[in-house]
Parts: sequence; structure tokens; C-alpha cells
Amino acid sequence: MSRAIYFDHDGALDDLLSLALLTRYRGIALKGVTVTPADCLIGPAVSATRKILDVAGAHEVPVAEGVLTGPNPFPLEWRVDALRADALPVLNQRDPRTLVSELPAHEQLAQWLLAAPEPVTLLMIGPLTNLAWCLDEHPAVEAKIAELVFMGGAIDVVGNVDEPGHDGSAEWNVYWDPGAAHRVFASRIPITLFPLDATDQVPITPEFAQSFGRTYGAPLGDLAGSLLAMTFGCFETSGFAYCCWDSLTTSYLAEPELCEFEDVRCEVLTTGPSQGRTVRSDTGRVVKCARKVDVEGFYRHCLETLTATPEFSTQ
Ligand code: AGV
Ligand code: CA
Repeated sequence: MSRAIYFDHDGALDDLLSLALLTRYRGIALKGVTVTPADCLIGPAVSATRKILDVAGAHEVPVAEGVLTGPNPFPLEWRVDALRADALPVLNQRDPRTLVSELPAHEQLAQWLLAAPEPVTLLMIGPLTNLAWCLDEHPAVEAKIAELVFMGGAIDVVGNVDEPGHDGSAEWNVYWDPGAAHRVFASRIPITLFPLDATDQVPITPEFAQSFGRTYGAPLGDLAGSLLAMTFGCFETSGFAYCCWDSLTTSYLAEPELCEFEDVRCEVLTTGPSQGRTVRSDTGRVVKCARKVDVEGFYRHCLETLTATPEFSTQ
């Protein structure tokens, strides 16, 4: 029996790459996908999600559209990336068969978790808003989550928020909805965290993106190479590299040994110029925190996973 996974993403290029990876992993059963309207335009992000699942032969995995929002919106210039991804030829060979659930993402996630026969793994690579709502409205979901794997935070490195009035110490997924992150950290759910400390080590380099050309031919490899190509220009325009934030986090489900971990006590700040910061604190909660990455091993993992022969199973 495979491990059941529920997956919440927020529609950025790296999120869509992560979805492609997830569909290829043996030993996990992807049960449902929710999309948070954070680092995306939600319509194109849901559409691209359905198309990727269909191309991967995973059209039976249901998708739920998010409606809950946080207080600190993402820059519009990042959010439009989903529009471009949704128009890629590899995703438009036919109309996708993937179904969108009638419930909004937060309610659907609660229903899925409450109905789970065994505690599941929850992978979240955007803000924690949907989960925080579930914990407030349906406390029984807490015991249904064996592990939350979350991309977010910055422990011993600078953050990536560059907004007026902010001191730059926060990472965006936490900053978008600091209250939600605070709520989830206050739960007893075991958290495996991929903060910028780890993800800073895996920038999207020209070599990594172009390696998908050498093996050109498989649809998901083509998708990955295109998504990676679309991230270029980020450093030149903003001074920040576009990293494999979410895809590194996702790879943990297939190859946990790609990272070394350290237990860190920390808390989430919710107000003031450092809002959204994840800060070490003796009174904070313990998270299992990714620290050092096998960088070449990770790039190889992505290439091999996405360019091998297709095979998908929810069982
Ligand atoms: O902070 C990293 C998170 C990840 O979940 N996102 C992007 C990934 O999906 C926000 C983000 C930070 N810098 C960005 C981001 C950039 N330059 N472009 C788009 N999104
Ligand atoms: Ca994301």
C-alpha cells in the first residue's frame, strides 16, 4: 500500500513543476489537490493543474479551487506566471478530463482529511491558509495529519520579502498569511520544514534548465524545461535568484536522503516590520528543518523523474 498524500500549492512555476514530480513518484498515492490563490491568478492556476494531471495520466485526482486569502498579496508580476504556463503547447494537446470539486479548497480539504482512514501526509508549498481554517473549524483534522511537509520560512538566513515597511526577514509563504502559519505551528502536527536556508542552495541554473533539452521527447520533461525557462530574468530584475523552493520540498516525499535535517525550536511573528518571520525561540515549537542539500543529487532527481517513461497510480 502506498502512502496517501494530499497536496496544496499556489500556482507559481515551481508549484507546477512540483505537481509534475508528484505524479511520477512510486510509493505515494496522490489523493487530491487544492490550489491557494496566493502566488498566482487562480483561474489559470487551476486550469494548468488540471492539464498537468491529465498529461501525467492522473486525471482521476480531483482538484479544488481556493477562495481564502491572506492579508499580504503577492506581486502581480509573479502571479501572472500561471497564465503563461496554462498556455504551453504541451498542456493544450486536448481538453483535460480532470474534475474540479464543487466545494472550495478549504472545505474540500477538511472533508478529505476527516474521511481519511489513516493519518496522511500533507504537502503544502504555498501559504497555510486552508489548513489553518481546517484546524479552526474542524479540530478533528489535526489527528488525521501524520506529517505536514511545508515550504516556508527563513531560519538563519535573510528572507525574500521586499515590501515597503517590512524588514526583509520573512519568507513569502509565511508572510502572505502570518496568522495562518502561527495557527498551524500552534498545533501538534509534526512539521517538516523546507526554509530558505535549504532552498537557497538550489537556484535554477541555465545548466539545470537546459539539461531537459538533452532528453527532449517526454511530455513532462518538456513541461519541466519550459517552466524552468520561464523563471529566467528573475535575478536580473529583482536581485533574487528563482530557486527550486517547492520542488526541493516535494522531492522529500521520494528521496528524503537528499537533505540533512536539524530539529529547530521556532515561532512565527504575526505583527510589525518582521511579520511572517520564523524565528528561533526557546519557547517555540520543534520543527524538523531541512539544512544541507545534496545539490547535484537533487537536480539529477528532477531530470530522471521527469524524463523517464510514464506510469501513474493512485493505489
Ligand atoms: O518564497 C518561495 C515561494 C515558493 O513556494 N514562492 C515561490 C515558490 O512557489 C514565492 C516567491 C518568492 N520569490 C518569488 C516567488 C519570485 N521571484 N517569483 C515568484 N514567486
Ligand atoms: Ca509556491
